[in-house]
Amino acid sequence: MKPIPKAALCLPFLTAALLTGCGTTTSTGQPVMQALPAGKIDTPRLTAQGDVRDMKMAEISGRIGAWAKGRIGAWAKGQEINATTRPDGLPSTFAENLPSWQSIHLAEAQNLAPHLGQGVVVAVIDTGIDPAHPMLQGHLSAPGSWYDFANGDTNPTEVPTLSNGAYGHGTAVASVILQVAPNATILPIRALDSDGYGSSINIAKAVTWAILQGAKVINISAVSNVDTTLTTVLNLAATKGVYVTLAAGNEAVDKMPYPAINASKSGDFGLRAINVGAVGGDSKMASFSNYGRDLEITAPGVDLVAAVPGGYAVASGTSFSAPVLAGTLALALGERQNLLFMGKLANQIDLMGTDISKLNPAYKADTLGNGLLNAQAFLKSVQ
Ligand SMILES: [Ca+2]
Ligand SMILES: [Ca+2]
Repeated sequence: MKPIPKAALCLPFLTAALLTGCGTTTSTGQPVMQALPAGKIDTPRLTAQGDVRDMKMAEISGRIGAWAKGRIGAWAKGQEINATTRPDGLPSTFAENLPSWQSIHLAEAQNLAPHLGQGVVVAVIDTGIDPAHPMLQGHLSAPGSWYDFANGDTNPTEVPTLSNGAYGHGTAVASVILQVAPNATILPIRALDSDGYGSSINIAKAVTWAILQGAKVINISAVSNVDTTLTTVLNLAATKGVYVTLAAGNEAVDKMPYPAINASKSGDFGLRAINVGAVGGDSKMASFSNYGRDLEITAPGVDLVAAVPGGYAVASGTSFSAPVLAGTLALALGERQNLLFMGKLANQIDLMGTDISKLNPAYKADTLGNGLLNAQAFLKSVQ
């Protein structure tokens, strides 16, 4: 394995206090993380390099595990959904997803944002992508900007392995962003393996990389125990003017996991970041979605048709709700914004949510955040 390039470790704004490996990178490029407190999340597992793998993609947690259980495996079962890029070259959406998109008034929002996210770089920090997928063709950043922190190379292509629990996750996330903001540019950064796990230090490196490559939005559909390095780097993203969308997790509990919890706190990161729970196309809370007083907003994340390597599949999880917000932010960032909302778009998108408490009587009203994303109302409010 190649060492992580010095550029990724020794950045002007990334001090040695953040990454102790700076300048003294080992041959694996993997600073060793401390062990996790026991019992908080899945048992930490060790990689061949010996680092603790304490980050996991959001939907492996708990009872959904959509990918692992094969619900998302449509392509694997030979039931590939026929879809491709539109004749105009823009990524297609799918009839199956229309109820979800209608629930957030996406078509009206896209009419208000005719650039459709043009020129806005959205970083997908995930399991990588399928760079040959027709839905992603022409919508990826220049290959020189890509990176794979999971394997320490410059190619973030998703890697099939024996377990394959999350193979396709990042491709699906990217395709959801493009269904919302078809002209946005996806910056693929691989930091999770195809089993959905990775070290939070690699996520932190990926965030730093995304900032350097000019990302305006960063999507992280993963959860972990608290990691102070990652917190510092996420706060740095906020001070650099980057928005961050975070999955609320799929444990069906009245609590936000880390790092989603930080998005609801006060301060610059809270203004710049938003955590996202999942609803179905009927605006009812997904049974797996986390909720609670620290949840900020919800977005469609049940049975969304999405691209996966070599085809298409149906994806469920808050992992796929967060990129709906990333795409919506890209729509706004592709247009002229009212200066009143400069730097506050994530906060504003939260404020413009639609109340869904009546549709979800089993949930206390104050546990559903500001309800469901209303992309139209948001776009209108910031112009
Ligand atoms: Ca690679
Ligand atoms: Ca927030």
